Amino acid sequence: MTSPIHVAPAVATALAEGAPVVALESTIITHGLPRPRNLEVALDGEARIRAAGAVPATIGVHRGVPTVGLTPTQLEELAVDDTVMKASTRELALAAVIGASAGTTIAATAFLARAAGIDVFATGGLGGVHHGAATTFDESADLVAMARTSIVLVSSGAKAILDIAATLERFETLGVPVVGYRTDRYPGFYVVDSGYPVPARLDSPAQVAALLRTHRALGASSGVLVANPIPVADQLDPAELDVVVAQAWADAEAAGIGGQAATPFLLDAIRRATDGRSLEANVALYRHNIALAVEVARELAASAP
Ligand code: PSU
Ligand code: MN
Repeated sequence: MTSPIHVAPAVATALAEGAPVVALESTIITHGLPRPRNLEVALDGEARIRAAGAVPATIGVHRGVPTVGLTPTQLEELAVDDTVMKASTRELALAAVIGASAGTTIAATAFLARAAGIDVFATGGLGGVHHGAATTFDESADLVAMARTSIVLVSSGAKAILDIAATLERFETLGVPVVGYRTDRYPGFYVVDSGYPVPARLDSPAQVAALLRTHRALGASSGVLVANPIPVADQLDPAELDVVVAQAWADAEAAGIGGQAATPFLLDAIRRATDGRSLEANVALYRHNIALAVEVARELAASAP
């Protein structure tokens, strides 16, 4: 069987030429951000990557085809589709078999990006261990995917709704390096500091590029997590966020929300409780991560063997 993955011509050319490429996920578009902001943010993210001299590759499943480099028309179709799936790695083949469109999570996006030969991926907030996971077993497939996928992922930490201490423990167990970018604190998605220290710190895109190269040269197969805090001016009030997150959890429990629906439900509850300020913070940190990912991709491209 030939590969079911479609790589857009512009992305394939850039990779063949050794030009910098940055992967972007699509669950943030299909399930993370409200319409019409979702499409605007997606297209703006791509434009920022191009303006900085790299090639964007937004990844998703379009009508059954796992696609690395969705066109603007395909992106728009996914952004307004009420029936669009949320695909982690395990749903990719299923979506292909039934011909469905899907937003790909960090796990599935990293998987497809790596299959196409992309080294750098920018997102907002990473999935992780949910509160109560000791009994529900709800931890994001993003964790295991990062343990298996050799890619640099730039995020602003794990999403604020998660059990951060447990998430950091799991990354340690899974052998995934976690580095703070110009910070000693693990970022808290909407806020600069999650309340936990970061295991290590790097201060330049060149160091991040060297970390991935060295990790690979050692024969290590995991990805590398770069935790890039939201700019201070854009963060939410940490005390307010604690209250809002606790309420969102109580609401989710009362409504019996679990499984794949948990993350979208919680993010939406926080957005409503903050009058949309969490959305602005999410967009700001996403742009900030894209900018750093481009710099890392340029370093990797410049230092390619
Ligand atoms: N971060 C955001 N918005 C999102 C997500 C992350 O700012 O929508 C998505 C990512 O695609 C991530 C997924 O992979 O949520 C995790 O979902 P779950 O917890 O069900 O694995
Ligand atoms: Mn889950």
